[in-house]
Amino acid sequence: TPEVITFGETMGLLLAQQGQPLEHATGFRRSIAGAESNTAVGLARLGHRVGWFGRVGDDPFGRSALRTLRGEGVDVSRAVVDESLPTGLLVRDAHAHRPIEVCYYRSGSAGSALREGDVDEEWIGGAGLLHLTGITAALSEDARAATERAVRAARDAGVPVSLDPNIRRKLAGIERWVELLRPLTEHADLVLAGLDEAEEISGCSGERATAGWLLERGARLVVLKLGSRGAWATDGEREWFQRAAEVPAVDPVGAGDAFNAGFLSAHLRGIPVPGALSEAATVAGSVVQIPGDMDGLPDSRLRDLAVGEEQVTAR
Ligand code: KDG
Repeated sequence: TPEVITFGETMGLLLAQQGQPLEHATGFRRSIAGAESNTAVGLARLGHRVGWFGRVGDDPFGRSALRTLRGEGVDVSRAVVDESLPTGLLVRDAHAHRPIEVCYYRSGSAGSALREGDVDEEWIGGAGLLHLTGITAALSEDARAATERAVRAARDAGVPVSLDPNIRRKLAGIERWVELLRPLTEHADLVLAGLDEAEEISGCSGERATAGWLLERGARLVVLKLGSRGAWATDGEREWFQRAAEVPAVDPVGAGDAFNAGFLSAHLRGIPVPGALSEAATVAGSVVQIPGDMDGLPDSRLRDLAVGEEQVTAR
């Protein structure tokens, strides 16, 4: 059984040649995208047994997504190939210093048709951690119900749950996101969120107040990602800050998913929060140096060139 199980929509990715704005781009590289599978690949490269499930279409993008994940060592045995719906697509550009343009072609996709019956409760019950992101719940009513079932299966079996809200404004309005995410925060032992996202969900402002709200709802550890500033974490008693790695970034997409992989990997190995934050910063700092959501994810040899714990200051 996997140490970590995650689930959601994995799409085909068409990535414009580095620096070419989408509107004018003529060259594209084919890859895969999806926040949850990005984190799954990150964990697999770091040496963990990890499972991902979701629906893909019976088409070249779906087949290549499963083949890629399998090739990375991710257990996709519970993934469903949908005979009637297409695999979703994400088309985007990549720049270091300009906003990235993202186009989704995913409404009515196989991935959005994830449903309760796709959730193998026994498989989840045997895992060491269930990692979810808000994106899955935002895909459709069926996908939201599937998310709820997966969370319930984890809770019933005493499997800890980690949550990254991953708010994507193109998928739903902010009120809808808050409505979807609030119930999920009640079941998350570990929250890994952007500070702005956590502020939206909680209605609080600032790291301390926002984390306090999440801890009151049951989280045991809250990690707030501050983008290029780094990350801040608290368990209610202690607080930690980690600077981001100073690296030549070419494509920031996937940094949050990579951060999660680094943090969860360390957490699973019993490494205390400062060391886990440092590894998370290293893994995130690695992925942004290569175009693509997950191409720059490091393996465990590179992770060990960690940003350095001396940059962690307990306040
Ligand atoms: O974090 C990167 C993701 O945003 C990307 O891989 C695609 O999952 C995705 C989404 O829904 O935006």
